[in-house]
Amino acid sequence: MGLLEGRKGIIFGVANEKSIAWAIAQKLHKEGAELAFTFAGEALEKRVRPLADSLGAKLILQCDVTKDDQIQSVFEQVQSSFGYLDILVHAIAFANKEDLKTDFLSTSRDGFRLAHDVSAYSLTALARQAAPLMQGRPGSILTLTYYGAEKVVPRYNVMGVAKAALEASVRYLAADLGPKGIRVNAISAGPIRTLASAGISGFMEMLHYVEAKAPLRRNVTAEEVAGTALYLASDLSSGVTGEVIYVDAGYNIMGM
Ligand code: NAD
Ligand code: 0WE
Repeated sequence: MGLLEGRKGIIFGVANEKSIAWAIAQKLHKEGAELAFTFAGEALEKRVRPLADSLGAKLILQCDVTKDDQIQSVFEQVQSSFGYLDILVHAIAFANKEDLKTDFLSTSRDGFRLAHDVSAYSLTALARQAAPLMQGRPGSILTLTYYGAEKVVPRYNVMGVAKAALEASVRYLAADLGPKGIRVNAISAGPIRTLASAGISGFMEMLHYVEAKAPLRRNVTAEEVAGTALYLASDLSSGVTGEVIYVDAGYNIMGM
């Protein structure tokens, strides 16, 4: 008997087979969850659909999280197809590439707004729609964050500020939704090679740096992040909400 037998979930943030969201989806599916998937835009549909199909997903929907009408339509379809929801995985982030190249000081108003809209506000927008469907169920909402939210990581810039807002949003949402039995948590993952990290200059050096400094002397995998996602999605973590859990080979505990 799987840990998530009879549970229904929705995964936001699969772009390809390297996506952290995809590792999480596979792990939740293996434990018996029935999953719905969303993709950000038409260009990604051809990547996401075969992956979602391979897990027998019936719902594969477009959702650009900056569009309220698309968010609403997704949850209407979840409502009519699933009837209820237990798990929401938010694995979405975006900033303009130019804003991840130089310094934070140069961030434009538009760049700041975009990064915060996609990477931070979207969690609240999705949680608000999901909450009524989680009513009376052991609801679990989880998101992905990064160490750059709390310490300066060169070139992470506006994404770090957006992740700080995301982590604070996790605490406020956990307080708002706790009385309904819905838990909200974040996983702070160490650097992992994905589409989102592919174009980042110096990313290889970062992986080597973590390997040299982290207590476990290695980097983490998306599968390890997925293990913690399974814990947070399941009743194993029933007493845990509002937390940021590190899956980073211990990197964050080091002072020097
Ligand atoms: P990824 O590129 O596979 O996933 C990012 C996803 O965000 C993509 O699926 C993309 O389509 C989606 N997205 C971007 N703009 C969107 C929009 N407007 N509407 C809907 N979706 C949108 O990369 P990933 O590394 O798997 O990233 C997933 C999450 O993990 C992100 O929140 C990222 O910040 C976080 N994270 C990544 C790392 C890492 O090193 N890869 C480390 C810590 C945290
Ligand atoms: O959250 C992230 C990356 C998020 C991201 C990536 C991109 C690349 C393509 C957001 N927006 C964009 N926009 C693009 O056009 N990570 C945790 C991975 C990451 O990104 C970094 C890192 C790490 C780690 C950027 C600079 C420094 C470190």
